[in-house]
Amino acid sequence: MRAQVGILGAGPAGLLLSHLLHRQGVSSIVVETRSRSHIEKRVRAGVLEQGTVDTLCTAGVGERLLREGMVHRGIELRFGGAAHRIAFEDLVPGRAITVYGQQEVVKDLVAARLAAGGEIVFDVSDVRLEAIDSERPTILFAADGQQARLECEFIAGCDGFHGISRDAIPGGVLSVFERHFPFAWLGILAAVAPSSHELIYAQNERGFALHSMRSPAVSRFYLQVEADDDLANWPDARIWEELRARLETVPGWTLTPGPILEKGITAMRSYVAEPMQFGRLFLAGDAAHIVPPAGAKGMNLAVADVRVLTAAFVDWFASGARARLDGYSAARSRSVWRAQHFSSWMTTLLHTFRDDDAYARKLQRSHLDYLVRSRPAATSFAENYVGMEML
Ligand code: RFL
Ligand code: PHB
Repeated sequence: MRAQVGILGAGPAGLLLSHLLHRQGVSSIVVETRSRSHIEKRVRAGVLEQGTVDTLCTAGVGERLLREGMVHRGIELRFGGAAHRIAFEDLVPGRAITVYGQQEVVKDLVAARLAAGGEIVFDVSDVRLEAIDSERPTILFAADGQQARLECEFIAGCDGFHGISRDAIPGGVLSVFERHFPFAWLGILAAVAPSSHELIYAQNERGFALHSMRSPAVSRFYLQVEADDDLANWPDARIWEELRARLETVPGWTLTPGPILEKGITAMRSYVAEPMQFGRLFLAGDAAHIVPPAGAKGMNLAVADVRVLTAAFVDWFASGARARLDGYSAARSRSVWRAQHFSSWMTTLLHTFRDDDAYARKLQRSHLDYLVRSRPAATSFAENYVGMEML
């Protein structure tokens, strides 16, 4: 098999890269370890920044997103028995977020690739990379019991945090920066209308809770749980009881429970590997960096990486110019670190740290108070949340 760009991973990063390259006349093949139905059902992110929406719409894959996505012009911070709205329309006029599930983005992109005759090889195993610093980098894998070779001019490692592409870079090249948080998120999807029109981020001494949504009939919730917690500890009744305890803290506000459709636990971690490239291998999305989800930045960063990487590949294939390819990682660094800082900051602001003393808890509350009482502080929060490009 041959393609100009071989892409590992059919997540948002790999699929979007393949789609954007196709629109610019560059051929690619996507290789994915999971099945099509698995990637289309995997429940993850839900918040799209305006830049992400614009990228998808301009690329011709925004039709259902514009129809079904829910535009939100604010979010609520809930703490100390009160609700505080961060009003984007007032603080960052003209900018908003769109709530639309990541698996819907994935479905739209898979459909667009297949309709255009694009090739996605699902269910592969034993993926290895060869000669990534030569002019003929190759992806080796097994599919349908057969060994396959995909020879390319470039490889894009879009295989997520647990993929193999980052590890294919020789030792000593990458610098790694990371932090683990001492808790996890239990996420659920429930067949019930949201109890709020906007997302609610709730700080509570029992732990953080988030009320999000997927549609007028489906709600999404997250609870801060122990880092090593087990789903077996969380029968449905306990989840609703805990969500109530953390969210029903404002007079007159009630949470409507419903059947739980899906549950999962996610570790909280920050991670950056730099540079995001070596030889003819380029990393994008979670393969290069992850953030704790409180800032809702992961998928948006993946999309922004891919936008920059596409332009770099297109330059090279059009004219042999390699300045943008050489400068890819440096071009992404500022935005990657802004998202790292915002995500860590929001995580620290909203979660309960068991080891915090009374003084630290007072500081946390003071910070939240400042955020909702100072216009400059709220504006800073809002511009980060809706997304800023740090070019
Ligand atoms: P993905 O989506 O992990 O896709 C990688 C793909 O690569 C495949 N793969 C391989 N393929 C070939 N060869 C191999 N050796 C391979 N190994 C793995 C995998 O099967 C997979 O299909 O990475 P990508 O494309 O970089 O996209 C990143 C996003 O998925 C991620 O950043 C977001 O989900 C993070 N995230 C959020 N981001 C947001 O922007 N807004 C949010 O509201 C938001 N909320 C969240 C989140 C992530 C969460 N979890 C579960 C981690 C909420 C949660 C709970
Ligand atoms: C989600 O809806 O899945 C979601 C929303 C906001 C976040 C993280 C996840 O910060």
